[in-house]
Amino acid sequence: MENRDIIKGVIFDLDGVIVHTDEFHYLAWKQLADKIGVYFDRTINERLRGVSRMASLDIILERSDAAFSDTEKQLLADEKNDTYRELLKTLTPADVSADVKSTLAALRQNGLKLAIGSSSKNARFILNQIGLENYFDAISDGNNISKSKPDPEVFLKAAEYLCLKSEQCIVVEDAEAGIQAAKNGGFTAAGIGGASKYNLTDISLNLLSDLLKYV
Ligand code: B16
Ligand code: MG
Repeated sequence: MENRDIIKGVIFDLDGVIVHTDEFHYLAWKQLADKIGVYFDRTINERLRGVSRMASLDIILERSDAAFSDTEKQLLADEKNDTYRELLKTLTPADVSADVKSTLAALRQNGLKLAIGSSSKNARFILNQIGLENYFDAISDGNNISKSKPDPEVFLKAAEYLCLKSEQCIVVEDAEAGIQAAKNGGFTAAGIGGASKYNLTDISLNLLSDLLKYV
């Protein structure tokens, strides 16, 4: 049987796939790191893709000599999130590329169910900013999971919300942790950006619209 007979749904990571909030994450973490005197650059930032907020902070604090209590870490994460959300307010529907918009429309027209599978607790806020809050059939995000990528929970929940099995869904990801999560959950993993080149990636995408060749 061909892929297009088996696949009934597509689960999209949000940051780095639907919209590029990754630069805002970088700017907000950089501001915090500079304030507490910890070295942080874009190479370290790549390790934060798809990783939860607290796990991201732990990666940044690897370079700190100071020990932070859980309460102090929570305050630092909150401060970063405040900065990040201020930046998110500048997002508009124009920040979604024409390629993303036309691909979503074509997939929907082909009868596929569409979901978001994002680690972010700000996913609904972001979707609202870019005008896609009511577009997806299901949203699974950082608020409905207890384990973050590479654990497959966020994608398994998305498939459950779509009433589909893992093997009926393609997951589209830009992060290594996300590709691992997709494979751990039994999904077909499509990678875009840096994730197009990972060993575990089943389908390499240059543009999101390349997905239309497979469904
Ligand atoms: P928040 P995704 C992820 O989104 C980001 O890639 C990652 O950098 C971020 O730390 C994580 O969301 C949590 O985000 O602080 O907004 O809850 O790629 O899974 O859509
Ligand atoms: Mg991502």
